[in-house]
Amino acid sequence: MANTLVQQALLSLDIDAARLLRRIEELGRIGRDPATGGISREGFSPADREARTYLMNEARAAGLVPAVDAAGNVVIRPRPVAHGEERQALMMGSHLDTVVNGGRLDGAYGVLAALEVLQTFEESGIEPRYEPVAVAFANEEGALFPQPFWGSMAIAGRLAGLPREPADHHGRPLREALRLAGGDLDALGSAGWPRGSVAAYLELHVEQGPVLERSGNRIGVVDAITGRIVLTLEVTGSAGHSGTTPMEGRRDALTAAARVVLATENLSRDRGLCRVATVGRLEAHPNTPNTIAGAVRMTVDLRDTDVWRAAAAEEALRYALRVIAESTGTRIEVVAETRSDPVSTSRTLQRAIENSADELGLPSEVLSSGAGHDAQMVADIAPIGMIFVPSIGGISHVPEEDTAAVDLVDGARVLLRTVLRTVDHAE
Ligand code: HGY
Ligand code: MN
Ligand code: MN
Repeated sequence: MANTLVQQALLSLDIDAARLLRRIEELGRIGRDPATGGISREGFSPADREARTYLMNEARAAGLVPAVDAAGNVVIRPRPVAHGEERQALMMGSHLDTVVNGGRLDGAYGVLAALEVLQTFEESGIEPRYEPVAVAFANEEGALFPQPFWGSMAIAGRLAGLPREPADHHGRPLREALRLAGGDLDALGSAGWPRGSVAAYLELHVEQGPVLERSGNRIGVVDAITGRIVLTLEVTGSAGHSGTTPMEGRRDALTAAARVVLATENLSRDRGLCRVATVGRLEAHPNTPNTIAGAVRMTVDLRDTDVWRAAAAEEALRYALRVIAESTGTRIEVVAETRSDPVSTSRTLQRAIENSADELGLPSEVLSSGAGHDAQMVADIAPIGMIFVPSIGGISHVPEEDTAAVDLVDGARVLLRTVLRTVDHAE
């Protein structure tokens, strides 16, 4: 650890709580539906671009240097770095994009806390051994364009896992939307950070579940992030007149899809094959009251922190799809799939987070994340640590998502302290 004077200066460092809370409120107005209070900033949508512009303006006003990489990630550094003079980075961040009609904290909180930590360092004049870097990863949710974790996959160099010519769920190509956000589909490789260039990655996030609220602990020290398999299915039957087509012999894509929905729930609820299983998106075509659906496009989301359980659940699902297709006379195809493996966080960073919480008198507990996070992609190139703060009512991805202001501030304080510890102890 640095000498005593610097050590005292470091430990007296604190974030500017009012500035962090102001930015959370300001950012929470972008993409907000006044009727529901929900936030819709789907990745690469105009509202998402407006949020990036807000972040970059705040970074510039703080004397920091934001830039957009080819994947559309916003990367904020203390000052320009000449090529070849890069120090190892201590990366922090999360995402600005949201689900449809979601909350104002999922992702945004971690990005603004990372900005706050960079600005606190900048104002203190202290130069940590590693370069503190804040990142807003592009399209973490995949709410409009596939695929989830787009930006963090690019930073981790996982380009093989990205669709060649991605299009949104309405078939609109990503190329133009990415260009408008400052990215370049033909230069994705330049967004990668080589292994070794990042000493550690820390992500601060709302828990999005009930564990901390129930236990009364203030800080969550994440030990593992769930694996996730998302299959996009195309169910094809025969459209027809709902009044003149006899029930016998129908090839109704919507009733077949309904069986898939229940079979999916059954994998987890009744058979316990994986921790959770969900159909969240279902689009019938032509979706008119008096026409039998000829086609349905839907997603299945399977999760578990054990990769083998998730694999067993997927195999059982694929078998169920064959049986349903057979019995309904429909065709059920898997037309897209995205996978993220479960990852463990760094034990060193877990301890740094625990010690930082202790130092601040904040009771903490170790827990796993049922939500996926960009951290699980960055884990390819660096040791990762995740810090949770309590979610009121344990809810998220809904307008009511909320966290007490004192928890938002204390979470950012733990992030700052963990960074201070990490600059001398990263693996
Ligand atoms: O779906 C998730 O787990 C995260 O919110 N992207
Ligand atoms: Mn989310
Ligand atoms: Mn998130």
